[in-house]
Amino acid sequence: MNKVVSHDRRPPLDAIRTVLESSSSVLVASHLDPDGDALGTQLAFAAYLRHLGKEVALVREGEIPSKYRFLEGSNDIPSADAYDPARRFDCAVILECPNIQRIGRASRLLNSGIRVINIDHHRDNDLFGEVNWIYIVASSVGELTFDLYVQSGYEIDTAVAEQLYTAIMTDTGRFRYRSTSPRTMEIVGKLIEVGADPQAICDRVYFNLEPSTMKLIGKVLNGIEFHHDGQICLLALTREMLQKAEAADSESDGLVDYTLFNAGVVAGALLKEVNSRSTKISLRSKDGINVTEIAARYGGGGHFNASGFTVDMPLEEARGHLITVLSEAIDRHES
Ligand SMILES: [Mn+2]
Repeated sequence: MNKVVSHDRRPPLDAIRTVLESSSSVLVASHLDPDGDALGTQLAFAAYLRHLGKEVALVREGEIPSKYRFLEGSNDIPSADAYDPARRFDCAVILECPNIQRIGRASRLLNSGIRVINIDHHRDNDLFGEVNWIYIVASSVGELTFDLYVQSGYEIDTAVAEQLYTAIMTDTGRFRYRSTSPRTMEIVGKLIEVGADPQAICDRVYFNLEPSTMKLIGKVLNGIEFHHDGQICLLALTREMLQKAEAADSESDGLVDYTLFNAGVVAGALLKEVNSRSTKISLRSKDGINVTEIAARYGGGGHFNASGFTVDMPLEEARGHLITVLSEAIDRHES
């Protein structure tokens, strides 16, 4: 096998075309627990492949979050278990996965002889494909896919514009992260021209919460605490709050982000009561405070400014402990 690796903004179009031209059935997969970039790009890629006359199969690992169900085709993605294990594909397009393990049980569909195209923007991508297009400067795989379409002359419709807009919007934190480049904004401008509606899409994804979620946010914010001269912000979520709000566990997603909305805060944490003996902690930071190092000490992991771990302590004990650990990290950074 002749391995092609490109770390360029321009897609390795010839290599991608060569593999696709020799394939009639194509599997399109992304990572487990799909996010907006994974799902939006997967759907957009399927449209492109159908346009090329391919027999396209999509697969998911995990539920599609309801906030993305407005995307055309999002309700018709089977799980890996729904496929006949004997079914064979000529090619697999794997999106947004630094390694092949990230596709989860969908890997059972990778029959021998399948040709793999790997498109990603993660720094630690291990180049598992026959064709690997890894451009880490891109905000999202959605952005890369748009560039592929431009190069190949594929003209997108409104449904694809919405899928790619959702991919880029979510992976840039609504065009807020540093990965948001002039090119990102040019691309979303073109997507709007083709019919993506910025307000409608943003509202569907971010401002379409259930009353139970809003009640839960209210309860958690009501207990907000500041420590260490206002540099640390803590939030706590108890089982009782979930019960009283009649909210599911998943409705606390994103709550930790509130800890960094305050002026002066450099480290934030959400403590989530798992049970009377165990507490799950999500950390956020800015200004050079390394929270992955803290999480690693407790067997967790993540990124420099976002990490998490679970401790065998009741919530109140974990809270005291965490204030000490975060204060030390801030003092070390300042000294
Ligand atoms: Mn992404």
